[in-house]
Amino acid sequence: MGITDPKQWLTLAIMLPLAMILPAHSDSNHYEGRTNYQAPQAPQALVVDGVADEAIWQKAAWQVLDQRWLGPEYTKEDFQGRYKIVWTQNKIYLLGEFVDDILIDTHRDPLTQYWDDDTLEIFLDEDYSGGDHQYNHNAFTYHLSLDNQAIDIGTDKKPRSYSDHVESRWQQHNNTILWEVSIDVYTDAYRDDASDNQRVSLSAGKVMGLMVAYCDNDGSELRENFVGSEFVPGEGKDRGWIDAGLFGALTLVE
Ligand SMILES: [Ca+2]
Ligand SMILES: [Ca+2]
Ligand SMILES: [Ca+2]
Ligand SMILES: [Ca+2]
Repeated sequence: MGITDPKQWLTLAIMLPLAMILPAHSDSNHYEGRTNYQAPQAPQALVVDGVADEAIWQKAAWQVLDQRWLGPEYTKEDFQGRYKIVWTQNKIYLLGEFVDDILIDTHRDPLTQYWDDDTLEIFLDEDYSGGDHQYNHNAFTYHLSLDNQAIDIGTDKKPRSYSDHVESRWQQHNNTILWEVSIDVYTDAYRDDASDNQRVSLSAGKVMGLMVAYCDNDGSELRENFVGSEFVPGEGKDRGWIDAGLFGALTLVE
């Protein structure tokens, strides 16, 4: 069957290169069963204050943290957690809602054993590439302790503050805390100590890797539980800080 209509030729001419350019959304770099989260676009920047009174939060779905990566069984008075995501061109925003019976920040130095305080961990892989991110910026793991700083490991293999990437505020509401975070998004080209790192401009259709977790300590020397949003197969479930293949897919929608 020949193509006689010039418009069909035009369509073909446009579609063929697109099909070659657009990456097939293969999941070969991710484990099976990842969360697929659709984040709605906010009409304007949100106020990061631990109060979810922006109307856009009503449009976003909750995703639970129910995967026990470390520690014994826990009660729902001890810990419950869930999160939502929305976005603007400039940032993604996370709203976390947590039940935690005792709030603890015993390591006052933000770079010391920060994962053994009550900590909100946000794992972000800008291009959903998966792969190793332990000592590179293929992905970030922002560790937000109760002091609202964001710590991750740098390419020098040492903990460092990435607090300038985030704005973080939490407030207590009855027996829950609401934690609001904005995050600037950077690619894997990010360089520690450089002053010219470019933030990514976000748009609808973009897919990023995302995983959220909470380190719950209620008075022990080490954290008592580590509970995340993604199923981790096999032994050694605390490996999200190394393997971005565990992250779920975060799709930005209009
Ligand atoms: Ca707010
Ligand atoms: Ca607790
Ligand atoms: Ca990446
Ligand atoms: Ca706690």
